[in-house]
Amino acid sequence: MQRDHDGDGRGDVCDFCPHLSSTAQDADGDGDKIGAPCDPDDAVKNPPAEFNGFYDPPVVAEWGIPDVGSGAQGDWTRVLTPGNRLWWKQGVLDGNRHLLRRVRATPYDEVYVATLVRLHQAQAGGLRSAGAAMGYEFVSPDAFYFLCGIRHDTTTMENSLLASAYQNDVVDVAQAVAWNPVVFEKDARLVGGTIRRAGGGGGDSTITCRGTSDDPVNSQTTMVDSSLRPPGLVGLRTFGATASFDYIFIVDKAAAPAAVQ
Ligand SMILES: [Ca+2]
Ligand SMILES: [Ca+2]
Repeated sequence: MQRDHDGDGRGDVCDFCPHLSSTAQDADGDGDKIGAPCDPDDAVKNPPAEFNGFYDPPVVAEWGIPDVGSGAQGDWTRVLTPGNRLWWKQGVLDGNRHLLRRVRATPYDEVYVATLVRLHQAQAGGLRSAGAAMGYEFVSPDAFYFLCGIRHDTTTMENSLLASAYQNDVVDVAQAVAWNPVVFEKDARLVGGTIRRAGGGGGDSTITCRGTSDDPVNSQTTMVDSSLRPPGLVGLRTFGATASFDYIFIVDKAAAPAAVQ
């Protein structure tokens, strides 16, 4: 019996979009087994997508902590909520970064990442966030990463959907759009992407982030250009907040053509 994360009757392994319950996923223009609704480019064959429904606790060999500033493996546990939903929860509430990185030999050049995140609590002190880290690289002593995430400001109580680039945990550049007034214990579906704008080491990148929610209903997209280094590895990241993640879906855009700006 296969797991069926989205409950649409098609097992994850055979599901062209295992995180989207929809018959529309049967559309697959390029025949790469990534359905049109979750394919970053349905006219270009991508390498096989990676899906993890977080049915098991994070395994060190597959998901690791990349550096001393990213917390500890034990910060991430598996939790079960009503409806048999399994999550990976980052449960340590402090003012720091907690980042669980997918282990992979080859960094992504460009990547598409979908995840579902639920914020639980935010530590007082300002901007707190959670989402998908894209392009995470640790070049001692610095951590560089991009984020598609949900942000809560503990001072103004305002929330945003965020596309951002960080050096360590300082925002290098970011674009944010208003998000739901109520963000805690609400599902936010995030789709993040990176685009390399100029090849070569340290080349410019574009970071995109699309968010949707049902309660309250919201749909927003934001993007920003960064002069920081191009994409690397993917991870789940919280900063100053506790949060749970329901799944991750990753498509390597290596086979896609250069983006048109
Ligand atoms: Ca399914
Ligand atoms: Ca496809």
